[in-house]
Amino acid sequence: MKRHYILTAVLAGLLGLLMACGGSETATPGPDAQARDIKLVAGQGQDTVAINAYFPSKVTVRAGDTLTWGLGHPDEPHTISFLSGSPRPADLVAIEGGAPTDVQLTPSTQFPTRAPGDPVETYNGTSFISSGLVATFPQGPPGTPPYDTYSLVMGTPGTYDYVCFLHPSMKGSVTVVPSNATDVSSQAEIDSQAEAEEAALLAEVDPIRAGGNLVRSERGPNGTTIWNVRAGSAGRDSRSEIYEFLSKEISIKEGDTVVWSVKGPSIHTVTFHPGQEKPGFITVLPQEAGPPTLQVPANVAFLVKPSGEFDGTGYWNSGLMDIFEPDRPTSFSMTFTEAGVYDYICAVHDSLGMNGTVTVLKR
Ligand SMILES: [Cu+2]
Repeated sequence: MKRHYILTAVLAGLLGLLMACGGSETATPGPDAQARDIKLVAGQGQDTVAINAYFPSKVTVRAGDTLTWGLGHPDEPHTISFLSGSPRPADLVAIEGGAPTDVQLTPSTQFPTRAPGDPVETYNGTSFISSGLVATFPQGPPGTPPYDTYSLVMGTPGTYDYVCFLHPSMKGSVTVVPSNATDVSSQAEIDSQAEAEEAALLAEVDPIRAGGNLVRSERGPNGTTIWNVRAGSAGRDSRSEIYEFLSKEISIKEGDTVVWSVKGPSIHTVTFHPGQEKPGFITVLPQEAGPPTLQVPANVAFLVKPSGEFDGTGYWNSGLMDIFEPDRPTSFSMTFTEAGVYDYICAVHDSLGMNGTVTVLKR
């Protein structure tokens, strides 16, 4: 009986010792390092150049370190979203009780999981944690400060992927090592890695634009021409994007057709609104409780094509062109019958400068 007791005590002692080690993989456990504040960057670029990547894309930090992402592109919002194996939410969902064309940006992609006033979250590898929209522009009622950085404490060791809900090609990963690990990069090393990755992606921009600006046309019916224009374009792995119509300005003749095709992972529209107010991408509908509903107007989200031929009047819209969603178009075409100069926009990226002009000459 006594011997059995001693054995149990020894086992309990051993177990305690194992637990004290905390499952550490470091060969020679040292004292815990002081928790650090590590700065990362989400996105780069300017105006219509959008480098949709995290800088650096991979980072190794200690458990207990706080990561803070800032924005590299002054006008392009991003999210920092850890899915932990749950499916990526759709970008648009129906507005409850609304018409079929009443759609909103999916709330879980737009709003943070951290409740107002709560402390900075700690990520332990199993929960859905998301920044919501991080942007330089204020997103609340007048006077709300912009929410332009996002912080998260890293907890349990492991390697974790994260994504941006706005940009499907934008992925990052964080490896968390024990708090006493010594093999982590300094902030200076992280910064220089970020700069190298940024330079490599920015170098893709000029070739993407040059390729997009090559004139692509084919013979249409009755001596007309079909002109192909890209709506946006992207580099090899789609992290370097340009939100531009390529070519931005084209000259065609009466009877010719223009076909716009989306090329790249971001959504775009082709929207002609002669004599009418420009449509916005989002209408903010305040709610009695909780966050507002972010409605995407039906005349932006869906196809509006009043007739077979554009005579310079009426509202024309491609709907959200998207290479990922099978329900959405990837192209839009218009036949122009009246000489004139017609400006158009991408209703999603107009504020960044995504617009174009079709000049129609007399045949
Ligand atoms: Cu666009």
